[in-house]
Amino acid sequence: QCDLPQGFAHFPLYYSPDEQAALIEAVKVAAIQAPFYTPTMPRTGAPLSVVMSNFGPLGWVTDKSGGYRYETAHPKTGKPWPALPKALERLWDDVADYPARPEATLINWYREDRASKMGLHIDNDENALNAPVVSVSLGDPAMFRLGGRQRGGKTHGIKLFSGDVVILSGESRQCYHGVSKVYYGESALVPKGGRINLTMRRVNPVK
Ligand code: MD3
Ligand code: FE
Repeated sequence: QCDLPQGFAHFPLYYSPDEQAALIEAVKVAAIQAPFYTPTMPRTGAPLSVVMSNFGPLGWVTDKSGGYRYETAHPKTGKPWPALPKALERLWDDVADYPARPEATLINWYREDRASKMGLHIDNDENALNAPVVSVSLGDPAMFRLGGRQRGGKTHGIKLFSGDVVILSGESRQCYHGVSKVYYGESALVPKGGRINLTMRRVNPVK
């Protein structure tokens, strides 16, 4: 495909089915300590359709009064987020080409019963915009849309399957993106169904 922004890389089926199952198990264990919760939009308090949790020292959260931000504790339990699983540390070390580990790994669960999607947006809450974002897709396939730096331009559609890894660095890191459709019911990997996306992020610049 031509014309994709510089810095976008897609590794289809990076993970084997066994490795995907192990990652889902790690998410299940994490969700005991840090249950999926419904994030809400700043000011309006409108719920997002995805439910979220995080791994690592920092977690991305949003609510009506506090807005988009990174926090060291779960918004409902007040407990720290669970540690990033070793397998995901390894993935970052293998693909990120960045001299420090990610601080935050956002777990987005697209639930069939909520018909979860994600509108076009830019990730702007990190202070280390020269670090890549590394994403892992698990469960049902999804149509990922990647546009440009301006809202309203044309977007590319890339279908992401369970086990795929996507890396956003360079220009692509600052592009509009979202999830326009999830092909619910195609995979049995996620308990209760749907799609889980993990995005590893560096929040603070190194030194
Ligand atoms: C492109 N998640 O959590 S992952 C998000 O599938 C998010 O859950 C989507 O957008 C999902 O913010 C897409 C791929 C991704 C992640 C971060 C990006 C693409 C990105 C940051 C900048 C540009
Ligand atoms: Fe995003």
